[in-house]
Amino acid sequence: MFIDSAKIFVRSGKGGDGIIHWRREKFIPKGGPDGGNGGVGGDVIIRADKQINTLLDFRYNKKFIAKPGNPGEGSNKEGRSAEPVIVKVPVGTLIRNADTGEVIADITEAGQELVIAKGGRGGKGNWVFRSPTNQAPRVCTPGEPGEEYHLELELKLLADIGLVGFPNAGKSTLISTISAAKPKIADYPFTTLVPNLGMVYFQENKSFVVADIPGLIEGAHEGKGLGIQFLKHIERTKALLYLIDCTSDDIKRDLKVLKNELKQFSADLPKKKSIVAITKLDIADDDLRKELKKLKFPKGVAVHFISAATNDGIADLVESLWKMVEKGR
Ligand SMILES: Nc1nc2c(ncn2[C@@H]2O[C@H](COP(=O)(O)OP(=O)(O)OP(=O)(O)O)[C@@H](O)[C@H]2O)c(=O)[nH]1
Ligand SMILES: [Mg+2]
Repeated sequence: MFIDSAKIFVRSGKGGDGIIHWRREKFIPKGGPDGGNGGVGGDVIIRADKQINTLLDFRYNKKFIAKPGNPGEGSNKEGRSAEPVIVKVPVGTLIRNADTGEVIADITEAGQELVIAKGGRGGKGNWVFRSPTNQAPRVCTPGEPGEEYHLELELKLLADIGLVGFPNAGKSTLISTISAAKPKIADYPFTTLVPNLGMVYFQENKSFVVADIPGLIEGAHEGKGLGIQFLKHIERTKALLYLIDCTSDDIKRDLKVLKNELKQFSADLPKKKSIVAITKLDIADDDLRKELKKLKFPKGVAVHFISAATNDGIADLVESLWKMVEKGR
């Protein structure tokens, strides 16, 4: 489970002021009061949008401020009300008042809406204050202020993609390259002992969570290495990314071995949609590069050659991963 969080500020619009105004018509020297009420300030509305899956976009956009209502006008015309400002959040977002910690809402359904900051009501124009005893009221009231809150948004995310590979294949290095996760990376097997999750930002509204888990070895299902228990952390991901070191003696065999270990944990696991990434391309010499080019994989297996050290092939891989995630959603 990965907790995504964001802090935002919302402020609704102030109501427009009521005005003092007098009717002016030809041949009527002293018109009565006709100052209109102010318009209503804009609300700030939270809306659950199923196109959005993370809170990442709130890194760039943190303030949601609605406009004020317009002041009243003559002829007892009400000022124009301001449009609401919509804050789109993913389904599953929990909203807290950042100052008090109080939970304000739990957004659980697509399309769900909540007025989080109500626009101020408009003030009253002098037309409203006319009465038999006061036919020329010089009174109006200002619009009500808007509301403002600091909010904390929280979203629990499941990993979309699980990284599978032998120890040292470069899983943790990759996740540290494509996300903000900072797992331990080292030149010895079984560096990773617990899963790490990282959020990968592809483009606006297009992000996904990757799970880096400990390395698998042949016989893991019989308890070799760290075993296969940690595979439960990728059981519910939508897809897998297999990572294989380009200097491996037999890349195709490695893939088979990995899939077989997954199968021992759960028959469905190796059937997940997947991409294969051949890693550390920067250390391949010309001969090895030629050999790699000749590698033939079964139809339907998408293969990427990458180097986390030089960033070669990383952008392409991220795009393919996103496409796979998008299809699975
Ligand atoms: N030259 C080069 N070295 C890499 C690259 N990616 C990873 N490495 C190195 O490979 C070693 C293992 O990397 P890790 O990312 O820790 O591998 P891992 O798959 O997470 O390993 P475990 O956690 O033990 O399963 C480290 O020394 C990395 O610096 C790469 O693209 N190029
Ligand atoms: Mg690791």
